[in-house]
Amino acid sequence: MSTNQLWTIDKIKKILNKPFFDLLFIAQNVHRKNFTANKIQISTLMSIKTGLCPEDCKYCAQSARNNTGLKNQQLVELEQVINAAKKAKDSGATRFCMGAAWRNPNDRDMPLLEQMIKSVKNIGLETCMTLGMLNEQQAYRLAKAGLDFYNHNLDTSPEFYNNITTTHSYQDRLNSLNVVRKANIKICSGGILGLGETVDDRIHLLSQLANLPKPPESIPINMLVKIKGTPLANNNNIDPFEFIRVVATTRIIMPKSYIRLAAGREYMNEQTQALCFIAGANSIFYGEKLLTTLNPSCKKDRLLFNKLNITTESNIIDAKEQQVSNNKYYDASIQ
Ligand code: SAM
Ligand code: DTB
Ligand code: SF4
Repeated sequence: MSTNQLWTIDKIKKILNKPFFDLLFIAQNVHRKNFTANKIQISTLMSIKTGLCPEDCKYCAQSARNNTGLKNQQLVELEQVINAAKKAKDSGATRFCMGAAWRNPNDRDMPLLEQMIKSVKNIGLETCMTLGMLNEQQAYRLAKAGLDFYNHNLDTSPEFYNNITTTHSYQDRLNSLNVVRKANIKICSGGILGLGETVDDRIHLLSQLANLPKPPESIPINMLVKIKGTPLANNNNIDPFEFIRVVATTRIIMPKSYIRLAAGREYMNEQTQALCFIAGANSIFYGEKLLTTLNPSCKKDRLLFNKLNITTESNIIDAKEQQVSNNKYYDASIQ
């Protein structure tokens, strides 16, 4: 972390606690200065190795310690990744994120992971992987294969982290982010809200992210998906306005980062999602599934984009919508 903290806890707290409309107004202004208004980036996720993770993250369906009835799957074959990436590209995604339920990748898997990166890039998509902790050599190998982003979330504050995960430390997470940065791979790192953390924990998480030597290029903000069989299955729901406040504060203190409205959209109504976009979120996961849980259907998301006049970076979705409205017009004209 930089010694000269640009974003002190106090400064962040003052922003987060502003009157709600002032907060949104400032965040939307910052957003418009740094990004094209009404445009979002879409990423598609694929689980390339599912379940039986040795780590004990209390929210996660894939930890071997949690009895979630999940169907486990070994590292998938290259062809499955290529097929899923082609489908994602056709549906309008510009980034393909591959996730593995590992503490860290094993060196024997590196050649296949490198092939996956090269193949997905060949299809014309940005690549992202999330494979757990990385050492320097692994980060350099992934970078050399062409990996654009590495996702490794800090998830919550350093103070609360040990209540959520005990098999690795906050410092381990920071070390991996450091090797990713050194290998010149862009960082995707954010957190989860709804773990039982306090508002101060959220502020401390944001301060960690904003005070990294360079803020993450991409910041996923997940809302806890409560999974039966995990210790957090009965947590209280987070108030949508509190969630939106965190999105807006993230936008203000990290003006140039993409902010992804990540897990939990399936449980948010359209109005909450729209307020998150006003607050500065400009990226989502698109596709019926996240890693093991459901995401809104593509049809539902397309309808929402249409209602909000949102366009996407690839424009493929927008072209599809155009086609739908042309068809509607045609249908109407022949009646
Ligand atoms: N094993 C790797 C790791 O821990 O970095 C990669 C996969 S892990 C599933 C990626 C991220 O997904 C976690 O850091 C967490 O932020 C998010 N996540 C996992 N389960 C979640 C849940 N039930 N609700 C919300 N977010 C979740
Ligand atoms: C991130 O921040 N969220 C994604 C991605 N990075 C890998 C994962 C969400 C997982 C939600 C629970 C599940 O589907 O298992
Ligand atoms: Fe889940 Fe990743 Fe934790 Fe493993 S390390 S339990 S996959 S969040």
